[in-house]
Amino acid sequence: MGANQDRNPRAEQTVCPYCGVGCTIQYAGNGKATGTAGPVNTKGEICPKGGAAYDVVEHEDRLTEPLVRENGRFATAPWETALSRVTDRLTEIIDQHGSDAVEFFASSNCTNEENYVLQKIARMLGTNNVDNCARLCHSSTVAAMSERFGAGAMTNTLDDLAETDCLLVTGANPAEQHPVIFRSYFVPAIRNGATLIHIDQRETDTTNAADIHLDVRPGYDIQLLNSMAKVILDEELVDESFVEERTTGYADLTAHLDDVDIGSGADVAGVDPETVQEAARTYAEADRAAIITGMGMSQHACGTDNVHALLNLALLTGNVGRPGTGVNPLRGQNNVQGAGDIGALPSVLPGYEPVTDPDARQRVADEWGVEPPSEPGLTETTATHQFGDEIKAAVVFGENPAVTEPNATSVGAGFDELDFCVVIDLFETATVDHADVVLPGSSWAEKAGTVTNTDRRVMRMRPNADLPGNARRDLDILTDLGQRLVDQSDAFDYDGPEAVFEELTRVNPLYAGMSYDGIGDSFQRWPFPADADSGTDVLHTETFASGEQTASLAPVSPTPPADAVTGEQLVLTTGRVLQHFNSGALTRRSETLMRMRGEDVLEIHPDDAAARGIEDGDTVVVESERGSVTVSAAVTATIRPGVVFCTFHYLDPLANALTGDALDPVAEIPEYKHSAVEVRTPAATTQE
Ligand SMILES: Nc1nc2c(c(=O)[nH]1)N[C@H]1C(S)=C(S)[C@@H](COP(=O)(O)OP(=O)(O)OC[C@H]3O[C@@H](n4cnc5c(=O)[nH]c(N)nc54)[C@H](O)[C@@H]3O)O[C@H]1N2
Ligand SMILES: Nc1nc2c(c(=O)[nH]1)N[C@H]1C(S)=C(S)[C@@H](COP(=O)(O)OP(=O)(O)OC[C@H]3O[C@@H](n4cnc5c(=O)[nH]c(N)nc54)[C@H](O)[C@@H]3O)O[C@H]1N2
Ligand code: SF4
Ligand SMILES: [Mo]
Repeated sequence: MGANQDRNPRAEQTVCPYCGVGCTIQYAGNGKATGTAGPVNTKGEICPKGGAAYDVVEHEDRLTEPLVRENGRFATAPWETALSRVTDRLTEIIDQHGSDAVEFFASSNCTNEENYVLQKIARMLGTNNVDNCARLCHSSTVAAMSERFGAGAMTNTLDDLAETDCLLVTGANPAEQHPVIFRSYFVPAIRNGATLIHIDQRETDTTNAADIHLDVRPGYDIQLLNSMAKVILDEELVDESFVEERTTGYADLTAHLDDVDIGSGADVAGVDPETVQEAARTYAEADRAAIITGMGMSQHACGTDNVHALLNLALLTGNVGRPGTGVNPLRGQNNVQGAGDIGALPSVLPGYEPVTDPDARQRVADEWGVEPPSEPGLTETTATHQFGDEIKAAVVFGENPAVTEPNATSVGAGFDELDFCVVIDLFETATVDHADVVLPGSSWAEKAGTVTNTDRRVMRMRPNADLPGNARRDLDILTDLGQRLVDQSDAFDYDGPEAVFEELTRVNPLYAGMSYDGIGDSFQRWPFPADADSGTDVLHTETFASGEQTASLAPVSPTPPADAVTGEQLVLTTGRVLQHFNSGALTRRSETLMRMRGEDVLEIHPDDAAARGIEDGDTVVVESERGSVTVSAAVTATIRPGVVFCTFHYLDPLANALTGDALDPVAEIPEYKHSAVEVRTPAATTQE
């Protein structure tokens, strides 16, 4: 039996498997998906990825049988054989090295119920080594916002952001990465007179809608943001009553900013000081000004500090706790928000309660019968650095770290140092190449459960097709593994996803009171007070989520990027395009999307291209200390001179062969947005 057997496709409202916008889609007949009116896409709007979502469901490459490696090669195996192999090997490794020798990779592409069960397995086995690719994404944003506000999520909702007077979008390209938010919420706000300030060293589709563009040097946002804060002080644009009532640390911040010179700050950041002044005035003078922040801020070794500098602007101007304001990280995958909410993170339990808090551990123990460990576990980035050393085994669920972690060559070699690796996926990904056992899971169209979108809305997924071949539902695979691995096996004896959700609403205070019936075809938003129908819209209104009335202002000093640029080197920054998604595991398999956009290219400025004898479409070699890739050049004046940009959606070139090991010291997020590289034609390489 293959993936193309009759799968009984049917139209049931569910959530798009791609980005964190959370559009409602369903099967539309003819092997296609379509948008249908939902909580976010109220008119059924979708982007090309949502329309192509069904292309992967019946794809001939779908994994339909478990695979077990024998003498170096994969052979198909019955489920019993494959699951026993996983249980036996993990048990042996835990007996020999302890449960902290295993790292669990949870999935931001999978449901709350699935991720809840995975982190429960890890913790009941005695380790907090569970993480998800929020680590690679907004972990720095969450770290800064949690410290200052007490919650790391979007402060506001899409609906109230559509009423804003000013959007300050930095390090994000929502026109391509969150297309339905951009078109259905931001563009209408702009049409109604809101000003868009865009901070990005590229001119993207987002910039095309902007009034003010600051093409900051990658890695120098702190100098720019401190200069903006200085303008706000110098020009007396501070919201004094807000600062008085809702903040602490004003004197420290002003003393710190005394040393900031707007001209030299702008100079180091590579932007025009007058445009900095204009941007600061526009943001501070707006009645309601909202910050939208993305990977250009978060994915640096100074990512947490970047966001601290950004939070100062919102606090100085009183743009927190009201509709149309706030600080809003646009979240990545369809359930990256939920994967964190339900505790698939090494230092917090469900509901972001620290593992170090005895009361929180006791609450979990009351439900599970076993207390989770009190020491924070390893992040997935640190774990990959310890593969073969402290970490002997990996359980990888719906993530493709061999492609998406930085310094991919070294990560690939690390995987081969493991004693055991099991992957649960839909396709034979590059990570599967390193696995000992592969378990075929369920795609978006074959699962029920809930996901939490970028503006904290919990929504339901419903099956649109039967499973292919002998693939199993992800939740069934995980509960089966839990039953086999953990002594208290009835801890994983659930009667379907709704029973898991009921348990997690008891363990996660943010979701307390939610239910499948209550969500229905609509949503419930966290935090979910008992007296509300749909949850809390704007956070931090009277008090911050920390419970305090005030949040601190924070003096932030710049630190130089870890990968210093010397001589003729250029700065490589990496990111995304509209038609492809992350490692490309799904989108590369859609003929429609491949026809729209067929390869990764390197954007390079005409001056940098001319200096290297490169013409548009030429094949070029890009080399960093870690490795070298060959890619075709797109010569374009839309990128800042001195900077090149490459997407990471393809295996060839493997963009992460170039990126480095530097991590933000607080959040352990990689520096994907600043690598020192040489760029040359292959001929120039041969001559050397
Ligand atoms: N089409 C599509 N949509 C997606 C995804 C996808 O792969 N494809 N992935 C999803 C995921 S997981 C995520 S996390 C989001 C990410 O969504 P975004 O944050 O929008 O994604 P990126 O393209 O990584 O980075 C955004 C911008 O940051 C800029 N940038 C780079 N370095 C700097 C810097 O130092 N400072 C500033 N100010 N800007 C900088 C880049 O030029 C780029 O335009 O998208 C989600 N949506
Ligand atoms: N150079 C560079 N690297 C980056 C980034 C960057 O900007 N630049 N961005 C980083 C960011 S923000 C992120 S979030 C990560 C993303 O990193 P990953 O999460 O590793 O990337 P994805 O391609 O989303 O991987 C999802 C995997 O899950 C599988 N999958 C999808 N749906 C399901 C399902 O329902 N069930 C199961 N079992 N499997 C499923 C897919 O086949 C795929 O193998 O990449 C990071 N890497
Ligand atoms: S905007 Fe995001 S959630 Fe909506 S259809 Fe596109 S990829 Fe899917
Ligand atoms: Mo992400």
